[in-house]
Amino acid sequence: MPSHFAIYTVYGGAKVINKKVEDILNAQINKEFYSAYLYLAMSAYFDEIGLKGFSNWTKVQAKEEVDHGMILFDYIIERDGNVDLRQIEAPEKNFENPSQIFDLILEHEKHVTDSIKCVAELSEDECDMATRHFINWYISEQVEEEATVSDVIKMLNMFGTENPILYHLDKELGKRLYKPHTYKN
Ligand code: OFO
Repeated sequence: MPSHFAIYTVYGGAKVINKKVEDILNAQINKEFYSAYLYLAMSAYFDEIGLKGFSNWTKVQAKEEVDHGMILFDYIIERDGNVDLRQIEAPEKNFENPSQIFDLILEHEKHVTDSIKCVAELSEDECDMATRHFINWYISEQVEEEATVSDVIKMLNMFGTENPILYHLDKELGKRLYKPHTYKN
């Protein structure tokens, strides 16, 4: 096959993905990688104050956030779109205590849920049903994330944040294992 034909096939064909949808998916990649940064900053803080289990929990979450970003990355490529990696903002790093951090996590995840809803809405408006279907995975993932974080907040509120309580909670959170997230899961 002549090389110019191969080049036309790759670059000259019509894009499968709608430009507006491509843009919002690229913005979402950035948000997922920002989330990973935020959880890593929290993990480092927990490690500094000696809460290894809390540090493990947030580090595992950071890895899952990278997976979320990569699933979007692969999806854009699969739809013959352009991946546009943007600057990642520095995360918050002035943390006060575990309760304040988990409140912050819940607030952050609610923002992410809102931004996923915007992806769903836009893909529907643009009649991109493939993306509308694809993003359902993220909608379910956000429900699970908010519920998990709320459970930790409830425990902190119910049992308090005295050292013996934190010691036990730290042991629990230390059990969280990383399981790679893939879209087909
Ligand atoms: Fe990617 O779910 Fe949290 O941010």
